[in-house]
Amino acid sequence: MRTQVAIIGAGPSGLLLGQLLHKAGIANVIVERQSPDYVLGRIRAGVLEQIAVDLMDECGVGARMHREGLVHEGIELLFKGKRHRIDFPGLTGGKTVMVYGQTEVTHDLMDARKAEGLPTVYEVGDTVTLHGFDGTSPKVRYRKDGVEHEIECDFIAGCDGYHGVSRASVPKGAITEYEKVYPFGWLGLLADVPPVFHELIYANTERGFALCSMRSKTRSRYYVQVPLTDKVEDWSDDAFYDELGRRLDPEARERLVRGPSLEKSIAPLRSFVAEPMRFGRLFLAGDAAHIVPPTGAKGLNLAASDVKYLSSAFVEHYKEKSNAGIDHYSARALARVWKAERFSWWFTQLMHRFPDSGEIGQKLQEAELDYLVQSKAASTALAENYVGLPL
Ligand code: RFL
Ligand code: PHB
Repeated sequence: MRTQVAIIGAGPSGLLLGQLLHKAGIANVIVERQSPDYVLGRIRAGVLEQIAVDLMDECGVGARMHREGLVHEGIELLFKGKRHRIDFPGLTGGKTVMVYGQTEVTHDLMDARKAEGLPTVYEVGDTVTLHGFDGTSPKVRYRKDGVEHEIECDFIAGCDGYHGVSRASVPKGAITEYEKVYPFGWLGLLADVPPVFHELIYANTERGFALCSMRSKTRSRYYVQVPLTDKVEDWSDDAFYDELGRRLDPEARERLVRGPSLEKSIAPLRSFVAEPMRFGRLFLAGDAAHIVPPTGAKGLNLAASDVKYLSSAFVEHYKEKSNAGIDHYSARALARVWKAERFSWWFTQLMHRFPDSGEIGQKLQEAELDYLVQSKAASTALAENYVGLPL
């Protein structure tokens, strides 16, 4: 098989890139480890920046998102038992975010790809190998149903997430990795119950962080900070709701509706960046190159901005015969990545209970939160990062 761009991974990065390239007349093939249902079953992100919304529109798949997604104009910060609103449009000159689940984003992109008849090879397991990306004729090999296949291509896009094969294929000496692992995780629960409040609530409490998010007006997504040693089996739904309730203000606690979990899982928190994001004809995008802790809702949005830069670079290469975009891809993407890494790290350390920081740690966080909601400058810094920094 021969194509122009071989894409590894059918998560949001790979699917968005595939659709943008197709719109520009650039041939691409996606190779994915799992089945479509498995990919759709991973409950992850919920908040899209305007840049990600625009990209869905550019891909021609924005209709359902505009119909069913919820435009949010602010978030609430809960600390010392009281809630304080951060008003996004007021602080950022009119900007908002869209609550629309990663599952739905992926679904819409998969449907469009199928409708256009674009080649996607699912369920290749761990058989993918990358070859010759340091030269001029890269190849991707994989095995499907016991048969070996080879894709000849001009470029490889590594969109295969943190545990993917793309970054792992780069010689160790060519890559620098920066990493911080946080000493806690997020236990998340998804249920068909109306959200406790119509905006997201981020809570700092002496018992640890909590987040009340949603997927729709009838489906809630809640999280509580837990020690890394906790197992999801240790947490019954009732124990989860009890603990969430203890971390909320009385009004929110009163409104908390319980319902059986559709999904419950623990996610570890990590900050991670691999530099550079290009190795000859191999380009990394999304979680393959960087991870943020979910506190700032930046992971999927960074994947979208990487893909925006990368698709423009390929379009410049094929249509304008210029390699400028390709040559600048890594530096352009990393400049935005590091700012989102900084924001996510800052918001994580402001909102969570750290095992070693003691009572003084809690007091210092509360003082910073007080300052944050009282100072327009500080609130603006939070709001403009949350809605997304410019491309
Ligand atoms: P993905 O989604 O991990 O997709 C990579 C795909 O590559 C496949 N793959 C392979 N395919 C072929 N061969 C191999 N060897 C392969 N190895 C892997 C995988 O099966 C998979 O299908 O990466 P991508 O596309 O870069 O997308 C990144 C996002 O998924 C991620 O950043 C977000 O989910 C992060 N995130 C959030 N981001 C936001 O912007 N807003 C949020 O509100 C938000 N909330 C979250 C989150 C992540 C969370 N968890 C569980 C980590 C909340 C949570 C709890
Ligand atoms: C989510 O809805 O899953 C979500 C929302 C906001 C975050 C993280 C996760 O900061």
